[in-house]
Amino acid sequence: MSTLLRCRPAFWNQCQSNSIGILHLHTSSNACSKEHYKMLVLGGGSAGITMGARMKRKFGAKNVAIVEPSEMHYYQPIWTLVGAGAKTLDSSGRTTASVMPSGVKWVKSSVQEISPDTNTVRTDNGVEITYEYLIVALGLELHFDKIKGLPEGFEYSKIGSNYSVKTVEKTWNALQNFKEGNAIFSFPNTPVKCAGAPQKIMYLTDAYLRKTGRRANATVIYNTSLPVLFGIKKYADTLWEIVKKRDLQVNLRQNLIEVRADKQEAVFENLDKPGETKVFEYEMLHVTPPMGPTAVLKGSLLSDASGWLDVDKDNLQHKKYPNVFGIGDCTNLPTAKTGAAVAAQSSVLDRTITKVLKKEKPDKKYDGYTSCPLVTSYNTVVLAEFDYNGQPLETFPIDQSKERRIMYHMKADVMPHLYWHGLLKGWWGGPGPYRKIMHLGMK
Ligand code: FAD
Ligand code: UQ1
Repeated sequence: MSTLLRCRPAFWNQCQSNSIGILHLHTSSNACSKEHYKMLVLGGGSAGITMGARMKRKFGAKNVAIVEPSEMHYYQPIWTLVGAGAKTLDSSGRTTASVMPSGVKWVKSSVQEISPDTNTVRTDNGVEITYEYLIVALGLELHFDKIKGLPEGFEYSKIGSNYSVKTVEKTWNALQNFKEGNAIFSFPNTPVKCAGAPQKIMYLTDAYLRKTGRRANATVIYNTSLPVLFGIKKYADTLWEIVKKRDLQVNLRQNLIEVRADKQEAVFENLDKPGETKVFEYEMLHVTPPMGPTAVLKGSLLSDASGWLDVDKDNLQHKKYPNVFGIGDCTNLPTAKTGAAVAAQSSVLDRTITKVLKKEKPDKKYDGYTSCPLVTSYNTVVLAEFDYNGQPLETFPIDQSKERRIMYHMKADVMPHLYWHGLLKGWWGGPGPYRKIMHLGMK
């Protein structure tokens, strides 16, 4: 049960300077107060809401709280299609209030500090929350500012990014207004979420320009920091065939370091020849920003040397603090960061917590399952699914490395329902059980 306690002295002055501050002391969780929950979840994105729903069933709603500052919750995977004009931005968002599991406490603020030695979390508006168990689901941060000329360059047209709610519609705007020249797509020199998304929008751009009779006026270029087009060979082979067939240029080890939006120029650094740069003029630029762990985790007692939450790769329990768990993009799990991975992780973490509550050893093992529906046109998808070892782990008993219409339908029309009504309600734990059924009788 949540308990409001007395303010700690450091917050006293702040409380007094607020004319109704003293009243707030005992009435609002958003003023200077202390609260306690049996299960505290940090972050109310895909992973946080999912685990909130699951933990409500385990602990009872009143014993669970989720800390999340945003009024809106977005289904980010659909932004690939929003940037290409195939879905609206409105369709991707719902209010956070509407996805919060009913009865679970929504602490509407940002986590500022986590002190796992005292089981305490401090928020930006001065609330101290203590917990018995903690799930960290803080996602990752976008760093447009690490590219010179951004984010201010987004004030110009011709440039967009499907990675942010603020910039995704700019991609569609640039695509519609394309006349003649280079359409350039970048991939940064950092871990990213949904590593296929930077090139999905290239395939959609190519398809849109063909459909509208402008493809002959365009040079389509994918400049990626990576040494490969896609990390898993089975799917990379298909993608290489597609880029050849559709005359898409791929330049490996090229990292976007500057955007001169007023001149429509993008500067890329050759990562194999430090200091060597090349300037590309563009008619359309899609930026995938550098990404990294959230500020609150970097340098904290919970993170590894790179700033990601340091969890056991099999059971998602923190390596040093046994009452702390992690899920999703904020973790150092050595697999691709996706919503599909969150789904599979959620069922493992649920089981791990059940075992920890019984003082037993966690037994269910996360295999690293992740998935990337590689949208290759307005009606085809290559459904990549793989594990920690980079081995394909396909749900359907067909060759998923082929472009398929049915998979596009799944991505565009089925997956959003599975997300809002399955994953976020804590019922969808990834396709593992269905994969086993669908492969019954097969080798
Ligand atoms: P998020 O959902 O990002 O949630 C993190 C939450 O933490 C946010 O709500 C944030 O407000 C909150 N937060 C951050 N800092 C604080 C703080 N200090 N205090 C409190 N709260 C905080 N995945 C797929 O499976 N398939 C796809 O096809 C796919 N396509 C994608 C396409 C695009 C363009 C993008 C952007 C993503 C795509 N993804 C896809 C990835 C997927 O959306 C993420 O992997 C997933 O949302 C991760 O969930 P998460 O909860 O870890 O992070
Ligand atoms: C998935 O479970 C999931 O989370 C709900 C996604 O994210 C939005 C996905 O993109 C995919 C592909 C899966 C995996 C589901 C199936 C049915 C293969």
